[in-house]
Amino acid sequence: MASYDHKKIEKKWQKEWAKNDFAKWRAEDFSAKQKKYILDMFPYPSGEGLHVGHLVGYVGSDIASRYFRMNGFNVLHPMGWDAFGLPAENYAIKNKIHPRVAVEKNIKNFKKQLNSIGFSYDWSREINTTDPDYYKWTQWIFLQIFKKGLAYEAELPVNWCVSCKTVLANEEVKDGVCDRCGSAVLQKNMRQWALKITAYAERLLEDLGGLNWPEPIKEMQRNWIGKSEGVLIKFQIPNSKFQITAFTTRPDTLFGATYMVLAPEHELIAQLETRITNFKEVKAYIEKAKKRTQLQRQKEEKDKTGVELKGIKAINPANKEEIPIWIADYVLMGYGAGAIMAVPAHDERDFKFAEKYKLPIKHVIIPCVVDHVNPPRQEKPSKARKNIHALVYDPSRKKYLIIRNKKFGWDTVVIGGVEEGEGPVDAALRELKEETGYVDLEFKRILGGPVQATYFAKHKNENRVAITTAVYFELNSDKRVKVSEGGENDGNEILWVDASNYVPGKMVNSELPYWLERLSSDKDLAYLGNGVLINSEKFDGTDSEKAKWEITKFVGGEIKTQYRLRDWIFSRQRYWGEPIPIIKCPKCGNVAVPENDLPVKLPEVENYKPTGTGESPLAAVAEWANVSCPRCGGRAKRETNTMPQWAGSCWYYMGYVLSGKFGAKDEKNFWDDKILKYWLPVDLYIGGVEHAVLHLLYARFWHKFLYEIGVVPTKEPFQKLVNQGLVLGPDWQKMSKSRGNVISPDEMIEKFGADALRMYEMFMSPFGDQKPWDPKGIIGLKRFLDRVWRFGQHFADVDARIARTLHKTAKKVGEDIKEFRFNTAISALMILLNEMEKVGASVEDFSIFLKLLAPFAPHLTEELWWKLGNKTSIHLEEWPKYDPKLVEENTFELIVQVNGKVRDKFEAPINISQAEAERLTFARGKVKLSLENKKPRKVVFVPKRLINLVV
Ligand code: ANZ
Ligand code: ZN
Repeated sequence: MASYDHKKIEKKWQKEWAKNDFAKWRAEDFSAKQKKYILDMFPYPSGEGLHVGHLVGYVGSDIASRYFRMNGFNVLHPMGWDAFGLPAENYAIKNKIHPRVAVEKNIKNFKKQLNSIGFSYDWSREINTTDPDYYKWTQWIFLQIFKKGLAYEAELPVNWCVSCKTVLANEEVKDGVCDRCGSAVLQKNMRQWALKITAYAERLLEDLGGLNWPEPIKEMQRNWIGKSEGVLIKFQIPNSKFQITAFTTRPDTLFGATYMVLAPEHELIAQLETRITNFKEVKAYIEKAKKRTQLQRQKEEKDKTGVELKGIKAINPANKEEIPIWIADYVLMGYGAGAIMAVPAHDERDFKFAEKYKLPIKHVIIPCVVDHVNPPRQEKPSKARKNIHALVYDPSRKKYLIIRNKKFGWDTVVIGGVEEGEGPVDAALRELKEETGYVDLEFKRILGGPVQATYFAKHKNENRVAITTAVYFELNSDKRVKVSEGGENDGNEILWVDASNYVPGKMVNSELPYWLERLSSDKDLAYLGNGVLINSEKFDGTDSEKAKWEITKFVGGEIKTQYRLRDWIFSRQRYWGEPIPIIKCPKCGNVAVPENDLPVKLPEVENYKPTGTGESPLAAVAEWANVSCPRCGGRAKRETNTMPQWAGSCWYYMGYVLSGKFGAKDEKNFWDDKILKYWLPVDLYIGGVEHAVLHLLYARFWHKFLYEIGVVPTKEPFQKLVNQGLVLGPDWQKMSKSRGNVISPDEMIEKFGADALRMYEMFMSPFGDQKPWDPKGIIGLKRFLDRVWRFGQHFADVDARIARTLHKTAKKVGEDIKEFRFNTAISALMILLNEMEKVGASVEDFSIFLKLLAPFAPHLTEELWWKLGNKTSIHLEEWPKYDPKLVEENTFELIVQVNGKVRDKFEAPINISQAEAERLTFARGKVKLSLENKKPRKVVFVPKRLINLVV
């Protein structure tokens, strides 16, 4: 099988396209054509180069860009480099070269790789976040944020990686260790810059609604922002002027608050030192808690720890009961009020804590069930009742006790009322004795909190609203007393049933399965749902949703909206980042660098390794750091921290748009209103799910800020977002150098060609799916391209009537590209090639085929296109139009059944009549054979589907 010389062809066209700095792919500001901004998440130019996983998104966006260009759009499809930050810096340190030098070298390599795949980037707009002309504007944006009071300095607890010797964002800490190096992460207080992203929490949440993004990404942002509507409630500490304020989303559970918990960092602890009798123990606990990160504290679910503050109490404002106060590190200082009212009956964390420290658990919300077998009847009187359900298990029989009532035809567990002054266990024992005679029972547990059941009690001819507690016993022996006859027990039969195959007959409330489910969890759990209130004085019986606001009012609570989102810690103690353009003056404090003095360039230093003291290496460069204060002229020092990794990528999509404006003297000339208005927002943004919260949230935040100060014309930067799926190694593991399962595109291009690589990347699976690299898979695509090549060499120009398939394919490929369904588009092209190979094609038809294939395999199609005698690039051709009439199906496959079994099928006109279908069917040999000369009794005809002959 002859294959085409991919190396020669691909080199040839890449050289041709690169002419005039890739002029072909250039986007034009203010073109009259409709604009389409198609953006890739730009890469960190790492030393390792690109691997095939990076390319999925880039291939997809390139196909889309080529498609839209052919459809007459003015496409902006740029590329650049996110080159500040830890990866570049760590690489540089490891290889002992200056990060700038390393980055330059890596960029060269990346660019070479990207061009060897035939991407149609507008390289005239290339940007690099480490270029002073670029980061001048990153610094400028920071200054605007600073001037609006949204950048501030504070002593903040930060995650400190002992090995990277730097501060990590929460997002960079995974499972308590540094995401980058795997070392331990400590909690440390340090002077930090922070940006008030929290001021934008509501807008960031609200505006997600209008974005055409994958729902899971939106959901991740929503969770990250974590809005919750709750209430601040004050608890008095008796005989003191102090109150504890707790934030709760469940004020309806206030009567069930049996203790309080303060975060270990809570300021009240120090203020109450003299009253706390075990202060030494408390102090030791606080010290221990400091060493753990927020994430560890939230995660370590199992073993919650805490210490009671002995000597003081708090008053529950609802029922005036005195309750103990604890400190525990599962309560975080940075959230809500840093203190909680603990409701163990209805909160899992509190429940576990209360179990461990033997604190009281008081149920105040109970679930409501309405019996569907005997629903309440409107005309009947209603009676409230407290009752028990006694669940009895006999370990020797391995069966449960059931009462079958013959008169009403139902099964129940033993049910009975609780009398005045009686506890649920006593009531259950009494009922068991009265109804079954069993007396040798061992009480095991109460099955969770009570349940409210509403039903019609036939035997009493009234509705019941029963608050039911389930009590679980085991039978010790069959010892029984005599059961009184007549009355209630009349017609009762006692049964022992097997839980696994017991089919509840007409069981009231289906309660056995319900209680068995509760029994199956070996412990009682908190009830988290809604319901009605009990043990809540005048609020008993109130619906819990309603009780939220009534109880808030009752105790004077203050409604508060809380977000989980934290301010963005915006400094790193490292060299390779944008200098923060602030001058610290002993007299004037933090002073903005005058905008005329931007950019504040990174100085050349001897040593760019982290100092490990927490100070940036820049602090050691005296001639750079010592300056005079722009405000008072006195001696001052530059801020020596640098910006975090994410800064440069917060506005890079505008960097491409404004690339002609770099070097502009002032912001009026740089932030060109008209150009921004023309290009924004990004129409299509392609990248990985790993950026769901960080980059995408930070960029949205900056964009919204710039919108507010009138710099950008839209509220949101990225209108439509598409995620590519992760490519795993051939071993189904994440590709990584250490595993040795990284597939390099260079090798694939060498062996099979860029076109085959592009097509395989798209053919592997649906675009967004995770997929392993199959080394054999790419061969199939290379063969397909070889066939295209051979077909293009010597096809007879025949009018072969493939019009129908051709037009269908044109429609499908176009629609699929728009929806990023590249794999099915390729399948359709394969089907079309099959047909052309069978029946031939005209030059015109083959040209259409090439155009449809062009976005996928740009090199081969260009070569064949020119071979046909064309004198301009196929990629500037118009996308083939299809004829809607030809695309319509006008035949279908008629299925022939005899007695319901498929016996034959054939093509039939779409609007065939029953008479005509019968005539054609009876004429067929196979049908005659199956009928064995019998005449069908009946014929069933389903238009557009089947005909069934019944004999
Ligand atoms: C009482 C209560 C009863 C609660 C109940 C829940 C269920 P979200 O929805 O995440 O905002 N909480 C408040 N501040 C806290 C802090 N600083 N650290 C740890 N937990 C804190 O959760 C709000 C709930 O989380 C609050 O409502 C509080 O527990 C707890 F049946 O108060 B709740
Ligand atoms: Zn000053």
